[in-house]
Amino acid sequence: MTKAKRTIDDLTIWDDAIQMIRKAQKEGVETVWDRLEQQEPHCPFCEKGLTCQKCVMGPCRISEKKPRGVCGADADLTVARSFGRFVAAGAASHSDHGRDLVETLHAIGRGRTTNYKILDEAKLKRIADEIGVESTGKSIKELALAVAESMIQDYGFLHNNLGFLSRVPQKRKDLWNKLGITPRGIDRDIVEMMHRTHMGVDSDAVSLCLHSAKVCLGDGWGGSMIGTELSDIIFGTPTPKMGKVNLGVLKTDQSNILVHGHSPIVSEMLLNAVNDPEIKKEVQATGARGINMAGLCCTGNEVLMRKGIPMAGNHLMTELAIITGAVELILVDYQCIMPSLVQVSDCYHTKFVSTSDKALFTGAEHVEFNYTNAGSQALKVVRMAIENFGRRDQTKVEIPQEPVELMTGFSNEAILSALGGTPDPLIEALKAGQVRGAVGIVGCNNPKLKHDYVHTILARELIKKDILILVTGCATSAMGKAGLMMPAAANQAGEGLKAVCQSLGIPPVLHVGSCVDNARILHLCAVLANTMGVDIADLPVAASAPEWYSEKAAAIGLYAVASGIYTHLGLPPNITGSETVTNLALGGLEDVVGACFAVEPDPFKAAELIDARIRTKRTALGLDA
Ligand code: XCC
Ligand code: SF4
Repeated sequence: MTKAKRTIDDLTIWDDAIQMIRKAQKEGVETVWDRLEQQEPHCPFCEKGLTCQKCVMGPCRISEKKPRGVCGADADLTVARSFGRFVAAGAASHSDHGRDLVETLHAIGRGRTTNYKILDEAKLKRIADEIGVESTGKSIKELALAVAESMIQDYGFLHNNLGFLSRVPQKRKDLWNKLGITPRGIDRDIVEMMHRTHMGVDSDAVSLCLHSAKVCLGDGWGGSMIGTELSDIIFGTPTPKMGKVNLGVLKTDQSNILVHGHSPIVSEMLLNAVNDPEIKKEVQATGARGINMAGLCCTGNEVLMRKGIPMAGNHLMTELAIITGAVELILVDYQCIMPSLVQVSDCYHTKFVSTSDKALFTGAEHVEFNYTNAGSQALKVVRMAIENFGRRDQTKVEIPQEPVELMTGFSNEAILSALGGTPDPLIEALKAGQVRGAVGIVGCNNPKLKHDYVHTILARELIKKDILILVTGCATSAMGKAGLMMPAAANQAGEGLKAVCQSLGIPPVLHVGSCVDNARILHLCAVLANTMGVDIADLPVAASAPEWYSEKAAAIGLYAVASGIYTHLGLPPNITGSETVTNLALGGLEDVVGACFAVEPDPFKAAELIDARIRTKRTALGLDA
């Protein structure tokens, strides 16, 4: 069966995107949707997870006629092994990003960097306390060093324990211990997954799935949590502030610089450089009215949350941002940076600059950033952008519509302080049913789905049912563009949620950050569970990654489920070739960890599923008669 060709209106819900896709077609620039069409139909074996390339006796394809690979692996094992490696790559990505923050903190502690310092000393002390590092008698630098050294051990196998497990409710910890899935060391468990999935090691699908859960817990309560907390300590803990989103944040009369990727280590330095008084003088001389910095994807979320830097868009907007013809320079760190951006940049005057030695892009200019040179490298990059303004072809520039306003900056600290310092008012609102529950809507875009359609409908349906939304990652741009991140959106919520939002002056969709910041949601759930004396699985909460695409998103989904949070996915991972693994994911895990996955591409149906889940949890807690 061949699918009907999609029209532009089938690709995205946004006017700014439609306008840029049209411009791309007119100018002959290839986009992600063109390449998806070229790739379709996808290999059905791969889609079901039934291919294996783990050795050269193969590659093997498992089917009914040929049920075992050359080594004897069946469908269950083939799927479990490849899913194990899939989530291990996701956990590795978040955790290696976290490691960069640990290294930076370590350098601060050692006095080896003048580029980075501790911005939130109080948080450093709080975190030290939580992970069992003594702070009395230590200077801030000494404490930074001690915290960094403890976290370095979280990656290894000396501790056999993660510092942030202190946050996990006791019931959950007991369950993990019983199942043998308490993460021991972030790197250790990831490497063990690579070992287990070599031919002839772990050859039991269920055992592999349990280890997958362990690896992902090491991401959520380890690598990602470290990334989030150290970013706050070094660059400041987010507080509520206003921001803007969509391609309208680009300026016709200024030199536009986009930051893209995930780590704030590069983008925060760029921001300093943009604000440098010397630079401001230099830009005047070029005819540009100034330098305009805007974000994409998670780097964008990081600087939006902390500094209110405008957000140009999410994953599927990255090519389109360059297609405006108004971008002087795009500065990238790592993850989710489509290699195609180099080719799209080449169609315009845009300079594509990579910064991390672990993320080189063929055809790009590389300006390596590290903790000793970041300040001067950032100045160099800004000067490249200033100089490039003169090469802009104004006849090719087309910037769609005005940006939409949004409210951002809802770290847990900010949420708790809005509540008067304790989670009690939120718990009271939950008990009273004013807020019936909370759902984290997280994750990416995927060109297989209509861009941001599932995100926005799902959020609207849930807030109508008095369910509070916490948003991270690429889902954020969707909510922002839909106006759901403004306090006025409370009018679209049910009566209970509306009243709560109005009394606090907050939107019904709270921005809690980037993808690593899903760790904030885990932490908040733990705080609620601990205060109420229950397990996370007992809370009326859920998660959803409606338009996910990445290995990282799968890791997030699995750590959410293994932490006891029911998780909706808009499309399935490549596991459907195994009944054992699929049944485990969609139901069996409920009996094991108290939560499971649900797959549903229709946002209306997904909202019903999530609502039903929240209803069940409320009833079990005795909150709904
Ligand atoms: Fe990447 Fe984090 Fe996904 Fe966006 S949301 S496409 S992972 S940038 Ni995490
Ligand atoms: Fe085939 Fe087994 Fe080798 Fe995989 S590990 S390629 S199933 S022989």
